[in-house]
Parts: sequence; structure tokens; C-alpha cells
Amino acid sequence: MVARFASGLLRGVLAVVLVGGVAGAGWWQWRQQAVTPAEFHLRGKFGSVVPWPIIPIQVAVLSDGRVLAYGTDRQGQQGSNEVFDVWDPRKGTGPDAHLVLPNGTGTDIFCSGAVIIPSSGQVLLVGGDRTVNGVRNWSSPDINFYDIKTGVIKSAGRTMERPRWYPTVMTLANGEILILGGRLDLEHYAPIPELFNPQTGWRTLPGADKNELFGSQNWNYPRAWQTPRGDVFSLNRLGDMYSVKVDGQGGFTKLPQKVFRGHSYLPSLMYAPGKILSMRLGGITYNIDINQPEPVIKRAAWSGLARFNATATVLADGKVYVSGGSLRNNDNSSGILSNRLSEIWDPATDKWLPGAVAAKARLYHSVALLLQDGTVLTGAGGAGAKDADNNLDAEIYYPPYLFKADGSGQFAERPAIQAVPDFISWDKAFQLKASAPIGRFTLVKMGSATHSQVYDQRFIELNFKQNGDVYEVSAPSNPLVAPPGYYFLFAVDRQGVPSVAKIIRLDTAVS
Ligand SMILES: [Cu+2]
Repeated sequence: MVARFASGLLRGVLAVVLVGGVAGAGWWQWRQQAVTPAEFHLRGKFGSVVPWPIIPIQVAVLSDGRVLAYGTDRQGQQGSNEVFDVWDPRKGTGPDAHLVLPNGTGTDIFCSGAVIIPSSGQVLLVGGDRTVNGVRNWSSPDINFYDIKTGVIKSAGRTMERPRWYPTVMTLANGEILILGGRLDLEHYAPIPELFNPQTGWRTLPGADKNELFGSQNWNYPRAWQTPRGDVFSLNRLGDMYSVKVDGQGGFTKLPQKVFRGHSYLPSLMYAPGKILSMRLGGITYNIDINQPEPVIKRAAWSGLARFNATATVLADGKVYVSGGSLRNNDNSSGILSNRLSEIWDPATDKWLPGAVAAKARLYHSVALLLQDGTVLTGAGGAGAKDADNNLDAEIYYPPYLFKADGSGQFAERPAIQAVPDFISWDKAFQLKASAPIGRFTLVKMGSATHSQVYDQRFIELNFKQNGDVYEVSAPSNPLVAPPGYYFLFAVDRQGVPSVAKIIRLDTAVS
């Protein structure tokens, strides 16, 4: 009797496993299938694959809405000492929309750091790749500036204190640019942080010059954010957390909190003021709140598709879009491991929903970046990737909010911002007009993306009052919440459809 019961139980378990397995295969197939128009308003849609003049390993939205890209030569080979690309999304995606320009600096900016300087709109490019005796992948101490008015990259005429390959660059509340980490050569790192102040020049933070902080465990594009209290919060791949002091000589404190192990090529982003979503190994995901000195850590919903080399992008409505990558690091050898499916995380419900399915797997050296029209540029992958394709191309992702909710698959009519200042200051209200009743105003800091991270990306919901067709909108309260620089301002209508953004500069008012 017991034996019969046991064998029945075994058969039952076997049946569940078999049915589950078949259902699982179906689930995978479904996940890789193209999205039908009836689902565009739920999962969004990818445009077709469009050629790019280079592999856009690093992309940044400029203060005029164009997109700077660099990484390879025109053949897709490592080496951005030759050319870079400036794309104007308003001209479409054909060859006429691109300006391929020479890089005359002699610096190979492959795997460098880049960020827009808030006060000038220039792009600061730090470090990069150096070839020594015919061998690539040594690091460069070079500093260069891209000037959007002249279209020229020029040397700063000096070098950094340390050469850096894979450094992070980020804007602080006081308008200084913080440079973290990077590698010196194959065995040594550059833990000492450097700061660029556009008025007073360069300095270092010797008090934060520690290997444990931005060295061997955290040299590869370190994850760090300006906190609402003035320090910088850093989270390394082991799951350790630090408070970094960035005034004076600098300093740091290791925090007692810890999260599960991550990886340099798993995304973490600040999706709301002081709130970080961090994807760790195995799809384990955390919500880390740094609005108080000791971070409050909660597990977020498990992402079944946490992928190495994916990029997380905060959308115009504050949801988080994750695209690209593969389940095994940089391995495109199996259909199941290549994740062309993208995902959307909703902070309001803590749920992951399936997004659209891309035409191409985009692994190491892929990027994603929010554009002025609320779409997401997803592109690249390659040039140094072992088992992955070299993608001299991109796919534009159209998020669900751009479609009519009736399942017709048609684009919704979008509200428009009609009049708005191009400069705002903290804690002051500004007025604007819009073409349709508006339900939300959102600010997204225009980022610079490479290697699974987007420097400076932030999302801030703005309070407002309505008076007829005039809206009085409150700017963010202070630069610790919203560091100075260029932001997309979106007006979102009452159906949730965002306008094309106005690019607005947030800084101290010039008296
Ligand atoms: Cu790289």
C-alpha cells in the first residue's frame, strides 16, 4: 500500500515535472516571439534594425538632443582614435541623420568615461585605451572635451593624476564632475578619485584612495550616486556599500549593510530620488533607499531575465526598462541564453512585465539610452565580445506609453509642451503651457551610457498647479536631489502619454 502510494506520488511528481517542462519550453518560445500590434500598448515595440556608422559602445544625449556615439572604427573594430558619430534623431535613422567626424586628439576613447558638463554643455571624456608596443588595452590618462558648437574633440592640455580605463564619471550637486575607478594596466587599478571643477580645475581625494573602495573589487565603471545628504553612495559588485566624502581631502565609511553579490555588467540605477534598483546575480533584485544615512534595503520582485550586459533605462513615466544582455556572461551560443526579450519594472507595483522582443541579441558593449521623444535607443554590442555578434546597428524601442490603449497598435496622440523656459533653478516655480490636459510632469536627467550603466540618469516627479492651460510647475527642491545639468522635461497627459521632452537646464540662477 505504502509502495503503491509512493509510486503514485512519484508518477504525480514526474507528470508535474514533464508538464511543467513542456509549459516551460512554451513559455520560452512565447517570450522570444515578436509582439503583435494588439500588445504594443502593454509591451511596446521595436523599430527595425538600422545601420550605425560605428558600433555605438558609448552614447550620450547632447544638450541639443543629438546623440554622441563612439567606440569603434567604421568596420566595427576597436579603436575610436579615428572617428566618432553624432546622430540627429529628428532627421530619422538614415545616413543623412549621422555626422561621422574625425577624432584628431590621438586618444583612443574606447572604454573611456564621458559626461555632459552642466555649465557648458561640453562633453568631458576621461581616459580610454592606449596601445603600448603594439599591444592594446593599456589605459590612458588623457582628458578631452567635445564641443557641440564646433563638432571637435580637443585635448584639455593636461592629463589626469592616473591613467584610467573603464572609469565612472558623474555630476555632483555642486556642479563638479567626479571621476572614479578604472584600471591602470592589466594588474593595477586607479582607486584615487579625481574631481573636475569647471571654474577651478582638477583635484584628487587622497582620503578616499583605497583599494577596497574603487580598486580591485570596484574598478570597472564603479556604481555610485550623489546622495540627498551630500556624500556619494557606492555599491560594489560584492554587495558592499560605502559612504564617500567628496569635500576637502575626501574620505569614506563602510556601511554595515550588504546585498547579494552582483557583477560589473549587471545594471543598477537610481529610478527615483534616493532609490536604487540593483540587479544582482541570479535575477535577485533589490530596492535600496539611500534617503537616510543607513540604506534601507528591500528585496524587489525577482527578474527572471537578469542578464549580464543588459542596460536599465528609466522611462519618461518612471518605469524601468531593461534591454539587452544574456543569461551567461557574453554568451550568445544558445537560443534560450540569448535574451532578445526586454522587460519593464513598475516601481508602483514592484512587478516585472515582458517588453518587446528585439531582432538582435546585444551583449558586451551594448547600450540603451532614453531619447528626447521618449523612445529608447538600444544598440551596439561587439568589439571585444568573445561569442557575440559585432552589431554596427541599433533598434529604437517605442515604450507602451506611446500607443493607444485600445489594442489597435496605433500611436496615441501626444500632448505638446508649448512654452517653457530653457533654464530653471531649484526650489522655484516655472510656468508652461501645454496642448492637452496634463496629469504629470517628469524630469529625466539626460544620461551617458556604456557597459551596463548610465551615468547621471535620474528621474524626478514634479509637483504642479493648473490654472486653465497654464501650469505652474515646481522645480526640484535642491541639487542633492537633482544635480545641475540638462534634463528632459516631459508633460504626461491624463491617459499616460508623454510629450516629446523639452530640454531644460537646471542650475543656479545667474543674477
Ligand atoms: Cu569595454
